[in-house]
Amino acid sequence: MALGTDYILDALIREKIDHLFMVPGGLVDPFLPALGRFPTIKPIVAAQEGGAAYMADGYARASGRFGAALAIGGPGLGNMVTAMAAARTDSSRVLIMSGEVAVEMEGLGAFQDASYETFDDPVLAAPVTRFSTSVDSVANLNHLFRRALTEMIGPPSGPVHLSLPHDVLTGDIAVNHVPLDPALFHSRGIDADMADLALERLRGGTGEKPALKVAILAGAGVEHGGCSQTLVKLAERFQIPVATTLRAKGTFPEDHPLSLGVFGYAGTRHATSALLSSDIELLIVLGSGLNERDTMHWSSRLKPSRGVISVNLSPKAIAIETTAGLGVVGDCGAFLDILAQEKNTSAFEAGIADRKSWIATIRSGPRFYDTEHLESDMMPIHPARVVGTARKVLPRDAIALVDSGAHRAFTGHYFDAYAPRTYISATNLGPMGWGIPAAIGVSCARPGTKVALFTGDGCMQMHGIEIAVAARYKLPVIFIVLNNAALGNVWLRAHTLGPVPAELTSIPDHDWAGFARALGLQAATVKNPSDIAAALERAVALDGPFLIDFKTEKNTPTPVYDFSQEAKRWSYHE
Ligand SMILES: Cc1ncc(C[n+]2csc(CCOP(=O)(O)OP(=O)(O)O)c2C)c(N)n1
Ligand SMILES: [Mg+2]
Repeated sequence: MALGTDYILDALIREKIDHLFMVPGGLVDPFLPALGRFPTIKPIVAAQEGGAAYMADGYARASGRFGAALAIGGPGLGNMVTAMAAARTDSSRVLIMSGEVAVEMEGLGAFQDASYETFDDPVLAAPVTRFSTSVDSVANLNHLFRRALTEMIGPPSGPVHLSLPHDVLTGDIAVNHVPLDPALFHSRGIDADMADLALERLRGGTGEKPALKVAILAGAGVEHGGCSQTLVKLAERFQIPVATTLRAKGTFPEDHPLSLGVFGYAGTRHATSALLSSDIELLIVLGSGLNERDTMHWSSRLKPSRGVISVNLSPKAIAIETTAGLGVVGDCGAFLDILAQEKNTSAFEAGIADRKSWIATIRSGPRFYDTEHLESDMMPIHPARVVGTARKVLPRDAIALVDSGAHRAFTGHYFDAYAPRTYISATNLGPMGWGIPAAIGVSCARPGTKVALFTGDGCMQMHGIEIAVAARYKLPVIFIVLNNAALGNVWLRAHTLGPVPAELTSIPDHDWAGFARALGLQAATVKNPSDIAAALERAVALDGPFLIDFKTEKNTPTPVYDFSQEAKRWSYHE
């Protein structure tokens, strides 16, 4: 017999989860002594529940497993709503657990009763998760816990929520959780008939040549499927150029001779010129939902003559965008294996020479916009200079996280990533401040790896207090604050509209280094571009958290020129 709390902590350990991100409170009190009984799971106490949920999200993205967060119901769960929504839109596997009053107390006016009578926690979390329920009895804990994990795995994967009444936490349970088969976390299945039909476009019909100018766009499905290495090998064997979405940056090494870099928002000139060229014949999209940013605002110029093959675990993602006959339901790794089968290789071989010269032409032009900004001596500092220097100073295997704001565009454009899960960002919902706690979760999942977060001063105002958690647990996270004294991305639009919009999108120039020191971190302020590298080197050398307050210029246009242009065209081509 075990208590409900002990069943849950034991179950997490059986699933190889070694951190629990939490904020204590009366409704989850039984977990406090229980955590003392399970020292293999390390509790990390966040400042705020939203921070705890973002930490679990970061842990999930870096580990490839899932993250777990615990809070009281009612106000605690309420604080987690945006975090659950961000995890849902990015298909991140997060288990949210919240406490609830005992079942027999529901609706009687107990303090913080968030059962169906008031807030109704399970209903509150339902639209922002894949599954949300209250465990109505300890007798149901085993199967509902398992059900939550299976819903979390998907497809589509995403966050789930369990509301745990007090009597369930303190009740007795006789069974243990049986861990899920790890193979379920990475589905390897594929509809081979759909793949074969779609690949007719590669091979060509009777009397038709194979498609020669073929490119690949790698999305998050390559990361989920763990098939980056297979992709690199296939691209090398057949000389296929590969772009990634911003979400999947790093799934194809960006210093590889076949890399086109990111396509879409903040993407490279190479990716734009290849994928929007008038002579591309076939684009193979691996695991992208093809959203606005990943399609260059649904560009009308993204029109390979033989179409776009779209591979996705989710039939829904295919149905939204893909022409009949070109969608393939399945795992990206399994699809790459099919591509390498003999019946497709002669088609690929036929195009090698054409693709080599195509790639050479594309890559003979500059990759980035405004490369001179990488060396800019301007003061306040140009954000591109910080990003470019950070790439040189950070170790190759460092994990970068990027928050929401103009700094997302600068980092997306100028920061190269070389491996999957080394460039992590909430690209769909984009909640400001997500990166600060998420970086802490990443650091917990990947001890020994340098983690660097690019964030803004506006983001710091939202979740900056969580840096105290990095100090408390001595986590070596480098917080790079691109402090332009503005809600920069909005300011860029707003200041042209007059003094009131400009004032509303400005922020006082806060001393973020002083803030960090007050919370127990080491920190530096950098005003002069010539001091950027030394500050970053100091941060890398330290075995603990470090914050650098870079005083940057707000009036620097973001490198999203292609994207903005396509967005403008879209408005009148309908
Ligand atoms: C929670 C949330 N609120 C508002 C926004 C809208 N928004 C996007 S970027 C931005 C400004 C970000 O400011 P800062 O963190 O300083 O970054 P900068 O743009 O200056 O680089 C705002 C307000 C958002 N993405 N998320
Ligand atoms: Mg700012």
